[in-house]
Amino acid sequence: MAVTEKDLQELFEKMPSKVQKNRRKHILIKNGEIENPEIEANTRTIPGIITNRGCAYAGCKGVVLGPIKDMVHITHGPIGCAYYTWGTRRNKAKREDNIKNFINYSFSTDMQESDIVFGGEKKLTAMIDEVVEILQPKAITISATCPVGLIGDDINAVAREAQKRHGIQVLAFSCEGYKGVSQSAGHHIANNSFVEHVIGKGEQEEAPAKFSINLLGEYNIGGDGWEVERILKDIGYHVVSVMTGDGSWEQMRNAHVAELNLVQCHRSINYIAEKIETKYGTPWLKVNFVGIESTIKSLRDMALYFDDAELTARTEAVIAREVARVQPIIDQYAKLCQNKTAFCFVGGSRGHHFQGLFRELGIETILAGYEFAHRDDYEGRDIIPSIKPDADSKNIPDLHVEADPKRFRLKMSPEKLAELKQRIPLSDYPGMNVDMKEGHIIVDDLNHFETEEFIKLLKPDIFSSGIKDKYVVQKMGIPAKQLHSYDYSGPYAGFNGAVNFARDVSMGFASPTWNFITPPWKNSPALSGEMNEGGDK
Ligand code: CFM
Repeated sequence: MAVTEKDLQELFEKMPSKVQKNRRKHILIKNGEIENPEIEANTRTIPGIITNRGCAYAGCKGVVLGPIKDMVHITHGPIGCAYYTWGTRRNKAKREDNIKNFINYSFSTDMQESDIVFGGEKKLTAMIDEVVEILQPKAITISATCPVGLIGDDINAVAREAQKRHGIQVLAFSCEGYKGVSQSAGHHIANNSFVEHVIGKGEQEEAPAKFSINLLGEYNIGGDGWEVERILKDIGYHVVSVMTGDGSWEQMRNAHVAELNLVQCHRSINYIAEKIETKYGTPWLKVNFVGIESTIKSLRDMALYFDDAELTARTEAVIAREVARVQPIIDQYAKLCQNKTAFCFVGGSRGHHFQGLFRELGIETILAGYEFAHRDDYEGRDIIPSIKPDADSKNIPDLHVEADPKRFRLKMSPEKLAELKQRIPLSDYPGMNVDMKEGHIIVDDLNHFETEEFIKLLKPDIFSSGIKDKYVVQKMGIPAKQLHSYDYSGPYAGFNGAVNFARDVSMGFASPTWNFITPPWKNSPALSGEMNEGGDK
């Protein structure tokens, strides 16, 4: 069932007029007649609306820094911030020879009222000393939470002193929760610091093996990164570093030697990809390892980039072997999924990435969107020059980099690169909107009111989002599959991931549970009324 402008109008009419005016710009019906319509994104959520977004600290410490296993990540703030970014994202990591893994720990200065009044710098200093004494990490990060910025603790000065005292790298991140309109600001803050202080600081001058790549924007949720690495290594690639799932400070320092950067999640890491290209000459390729077709396309694009007969043959052999192995299993599960519909609303990339996997199972995504992506994640990178920076985006300093005089290397002739850009998405991401079908809905920063309204209107068979909305949806009698942490499952990337996803989703459909649930609105009518904006009724 397609939504019409009239349906949308009725939905908007239930909102106060100011909210209506704002939300209209964040919701589109895909209409092929209008070429690439503009959507509003990366702007403030209206206070009082229940959004699914996180904060800048979540994006910096929780998303980008947290998965790096050999650094100790200290949260300077009250205990809640550290507690809620401890383990719930399910970014996995294992210990390797000479690389420690601190990922199961949560480090917090546990600020109390007295620290807020008298300052928390001493406490932070003492904590760094304790961490060094007990764990001897090679590097430490300090992430600021809201009160730290409000009281003015100078975490940069504390970090500088600690670095001198202990002789290890100590990086401070001013990623107070309020630094941006969402976690996206935190990604940017983390990316800038890594480009400036970590990447390219290692000793290696040349790649240690042929076909060396970095995998960017892969966070190993539920083991996704491990599945991708399994496939890449099988084909013959050498993975220099992963940013940042199961990643390490040690490996990131030598990321400059790779011949190609793969970008899985464009939103969270495109800044690093761009800056590495400018500084070290490494092109970046947009890949998507979610879904069989997308995985195959990504592998073939990589083979085109390296242009090596043996690598291409091996790519095709691995693809043929894997497809022959997994497709018959997926086909069985797909029988339970035919002609179903899905909502796919995730953070800044998965709202797009999972649509192909759903389609392969026979499920059409009729509503999709992102919590905090920017316009380019919807409309494609071509529109970047037309994005007007606002006060919130200006909050994060843009890092200026230049070609490194010693380590910049052209990976191929500019002519060949230009020719390749015509064929594969090098330095390019066309965004989600092009892949949406006619009449389907694109929503930015979907809120809980809209979630319920769209569910009533479109009656999807499955809802994919996160922990903040899944239980409401399940109470409505609709299976919900979290696409942030994958609930307790995964990996969902690559060939094995597609099998897991097919199994989990079809299990959701096959469960008799849903027949025992009567949607609450069937028993008692939802509250109804009209907006009183004038205050005179
Ligand atoms: Fe990138 Fe992510 Fe995502 Fe993201 Fe996230 Fe995540 Fe996400 Mo949750 S980095 S933008 S900030 S793919 S934690 S692993 S699932 S919202 S769509």
